Amino acid sequence: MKLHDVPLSGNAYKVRLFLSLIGQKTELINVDLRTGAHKRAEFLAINPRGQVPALEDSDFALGDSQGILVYLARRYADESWYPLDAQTQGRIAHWLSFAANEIQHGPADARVILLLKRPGDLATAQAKGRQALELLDSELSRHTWLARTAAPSIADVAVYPYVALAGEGGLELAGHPHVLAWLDRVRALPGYLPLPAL
Ligand SMILES: N[C@@H](CCC(=O)N[C@@H](CS)C(=O)NCC(=O)O)C(=O)O
Repeated sequence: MKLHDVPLSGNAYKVRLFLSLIGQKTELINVDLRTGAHKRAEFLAINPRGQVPALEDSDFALGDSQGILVYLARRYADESWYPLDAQTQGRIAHWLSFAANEIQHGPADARVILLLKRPGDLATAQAKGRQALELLDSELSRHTWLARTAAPSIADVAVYPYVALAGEGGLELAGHPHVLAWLDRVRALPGYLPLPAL
């Protein structure tokens, strides 16, 4: 299995974290975004969206961190990471969508604008980030894991990276005690992989 990766990308880290949690080995292939390697035909054949992360598993290729989590969970992980019952699958889809929308356009965008000096509206991204953190804190005040499961699921893995990295986008986690406790629960999981270091 090969993971097309960028070390500082929270979306790529999401996949590396899950692979580590389920004890699955992969070959990491570093994609140089600065030279546009992700927009060349060779890479677009693996992920037509021209983004990392992208996974190759024998003759199967897939982009998008959320899609990759679903594939890996179904193919390689214990069922607890992606339970089959309808309600839990609906809840997990809800949080995967939250990761790709509210989290991506909140704390993730704030981080690339502030840390990597990319163009963008920092105040708007931070405002969306604060809204997302408030919603998460309220959910996590009532549930141990995001999809209301007894054990962590891919919903937690999808949302974790950019919440844990929120400080790099200038967002304060201190006022969100339930989010902080959940971050600690994720960090305590066997096989946990530390966040990308700057
Ligand atoms: N929804 C995608 C977003 C992936 C994404 O935004 N990747 C960034 C790195 S974190 C990227 O490849 N950016 C380069 C580009 O979009 O041209 C996912 O979850 O994988």
